[in-house]
Amino acid sequence: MIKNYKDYLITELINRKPAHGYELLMKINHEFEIKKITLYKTLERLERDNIIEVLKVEKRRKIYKVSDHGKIELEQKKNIYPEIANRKYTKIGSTIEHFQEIDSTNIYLKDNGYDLDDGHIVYADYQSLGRGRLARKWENERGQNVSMSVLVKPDVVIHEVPKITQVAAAAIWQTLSNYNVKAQIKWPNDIIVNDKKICGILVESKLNGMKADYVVVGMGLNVNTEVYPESIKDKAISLYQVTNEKYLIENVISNIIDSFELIYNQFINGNNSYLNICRENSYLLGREVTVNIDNSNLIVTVVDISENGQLLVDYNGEIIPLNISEITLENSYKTFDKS
Ligand code: BT5
Repeated sequence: MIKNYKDYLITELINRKPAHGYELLMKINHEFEIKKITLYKTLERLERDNIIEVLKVEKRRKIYKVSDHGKIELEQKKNIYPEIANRKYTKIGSTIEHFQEIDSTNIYLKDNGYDLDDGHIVYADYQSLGRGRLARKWENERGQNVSMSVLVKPDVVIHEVPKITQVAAAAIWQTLSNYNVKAQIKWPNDIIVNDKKICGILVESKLNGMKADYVVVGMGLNVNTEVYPESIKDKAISLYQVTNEKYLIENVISNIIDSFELIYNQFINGNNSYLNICRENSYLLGREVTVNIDNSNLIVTVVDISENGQLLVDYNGEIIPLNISEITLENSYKTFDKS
């Protein structure tokens, strides 16, 4: 059954006679609850993208039919990504692109963010230039892992952008939890299982004055990998290595989208459920760590994560908020054993 209301709309138009917006709204509302304005905006977008076209205008109402391009798109989506095409329609993942190979899904969305819709997702079987923070390399074995980025256009100011890293971390934590894997979140952007990194998150934004025009949320999750490059072999782990099961990458992506959508939408609506997840499952809270601030190494104790997504640390009784750009955690996988 098609659950995605955009695809439902297209199949309605393919299977039945051309229809105008109000008729479609009546039909769709038997299956989905959507607002009139949402439907009309979707129709406009489908028309702009040449998925549907106006057959004629009757009594100032546009009668739509599916274009040939639209028919091909729906067929391709059903054949190639059944799991993804069948998702219930919402903004996150309402448009999805897949590349067999790309330089980096983050670079792609950063370059094209203005032209793509809020919620657009890109994933790739292989990234030739997968990146971490500070131009570090992100390793990815071809076809074995999730390498995906989500484009979001929230109404946030600069200092709120780090919150979105925490939203994504909470979403990955939730996804792993749905696979019965108990993960921990190592602020700001690592997801850890059994003291090893299973996932890294890279959030980048296009700033315009004090505001972000858009934000790119990159997520790399090790899924089926068994062997890693020398540089990370002692600190990386995959879902397979935890559960002893292999997974269909598209299924995992679909689950990440579901969790991300839920937690992100809560965040947008002022519900900070992500913060509770990050605090309750923090790898760092209560631990003594070494941080590098302005080229000096300081030993501090992690006390909390702030509402703005900063790490709050205690340095000789003074609480200091740390931003992602200000610190590197030294020997993070070993130093923390002190606690
Ligand atoms: C990160 O940076 O952890 C962010 C990684 C984000 C990757 C996604 S994939 C989709 C999207 N497109 C991109 O180009 N990037 C995003 P950072 O905290 O700087 O950690 C990087 C470090 O993690 C490296 O220096 C390695 O030590 C380690 N590392 C690299 N590949 C890894 C892997 N597959 N598993 C575990 N650790 C890895």
